[in-house]
Amino acid sequence: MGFMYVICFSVIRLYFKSTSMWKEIRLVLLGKTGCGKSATGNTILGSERFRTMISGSSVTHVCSQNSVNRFNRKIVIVDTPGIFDTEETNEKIQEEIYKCIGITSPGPHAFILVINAAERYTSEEERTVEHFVKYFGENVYKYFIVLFTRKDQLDAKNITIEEYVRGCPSKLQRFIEKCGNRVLAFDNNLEGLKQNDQVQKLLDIILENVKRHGDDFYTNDMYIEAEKKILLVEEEKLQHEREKLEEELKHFDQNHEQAIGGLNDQVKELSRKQDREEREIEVIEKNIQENESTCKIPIRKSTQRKETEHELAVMRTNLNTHRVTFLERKEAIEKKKRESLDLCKSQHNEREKFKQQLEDKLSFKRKEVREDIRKEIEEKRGSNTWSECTVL
Ligand SMILES: Nc1nc2c(ncn2[C@@H]2O[C@H](COP(=O)(O)OP(=O)(O)OP(=O)(O)O)[C@@H](O)[C@H]2O)c(=O)[nH]1
Ligand SMILES: [Mg+2]
Repeated sequence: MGFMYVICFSVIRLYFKSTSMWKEIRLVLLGKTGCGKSATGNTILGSERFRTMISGSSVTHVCSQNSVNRFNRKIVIVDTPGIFDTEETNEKIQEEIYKCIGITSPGPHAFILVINAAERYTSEEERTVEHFVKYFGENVYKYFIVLFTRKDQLDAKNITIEEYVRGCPSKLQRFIEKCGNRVLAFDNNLEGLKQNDQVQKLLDIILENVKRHGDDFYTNDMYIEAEKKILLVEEEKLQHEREKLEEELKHFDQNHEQAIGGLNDQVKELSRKQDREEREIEVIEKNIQENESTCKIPIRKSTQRKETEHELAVMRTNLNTHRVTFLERKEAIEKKKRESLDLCKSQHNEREKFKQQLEDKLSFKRKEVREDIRKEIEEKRGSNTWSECTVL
């Protein structure tokens, strides 16, 4: 089991490192109702995409997701309702966990625990975290980031986040320590550059932490299981697109094979002629040799000698002509071979470029497909098994 886990994880990790999804950051927002999860999500996204609370009642009832391309990355955020509140039924918790896993598959880069800095940290919040750790295992501590909202209220009292943490109840301080002291504060009312600065700070903390863990995001058996199923759905949805692109590449190859084939045929034809030329040269050279030896035998009649010498002269001229043709053709063959080689090289480069274009198209399509799958998972209601949740 452990061995299979390692293999599956390595394959999935390799796959993600080799695709553009590696540039993606997946985040999960956790915390008590009203602590400011959705507002924090909106700050990260740079726009009001999650509904935030205006009244006193809970706003986010089910997991919802949003994504944005900012800071040279695609940021995917899952906003959770108080899903890990101990009052919720196990069934409901299970259902929302599946969704959260499906959307952030193959694993989030951070779990952001949002805490209201203007309120007392309660034992209910403490139990919520314990509950969550029970589901996801102690390993999640490595990926926890504690984010205090309402920094504006701390600023108004001239309190820095460090000073605030020093004054926190000891159980919260211990928790922060367990999370590697990855803590920061957000004022979700900020806009523009000031808003960007605090998001950049959060991303820096996340990326540094991910780097510390060997460039790996958080994952577990449930995530691996989910990712395997999602990949199957993804592949199925991409099948048609892949076939279309393979067809385009085949067409490209056929056209180019024709051009190369034409040149190679010319080389073959010239080589055949050259072989004939070589044979003729051999015959003439043999004749000349024979005639030269005849010339050496004392020939009685001078007319006979003259005739032989004349024949020899004709043969030598003929031989020269053949040799010139041979050399010229040899050059022509070399030229054609060079042309064919150059064409092969340039076509190879062109093919690589074309293939890259097709791969880019496919990876773009893959991103779209993954986005669709995430939306489908988000909209899914009442599913409590992986098959129901991810086979869409
Ligand atoms: N002043 C101030 N108010 C904030 C800040 N962050 C959030 N709020 C307010 O806190 C209230 C609750 O915020 P939400 O983001 O809706 O809280 P939530 O955690 O998503 O709540 P649920 O969806 O019910 O779980 C809203 O009125 C926000 O405007 C902050 O940094 N400063
Ligand atoms: Mg909310």
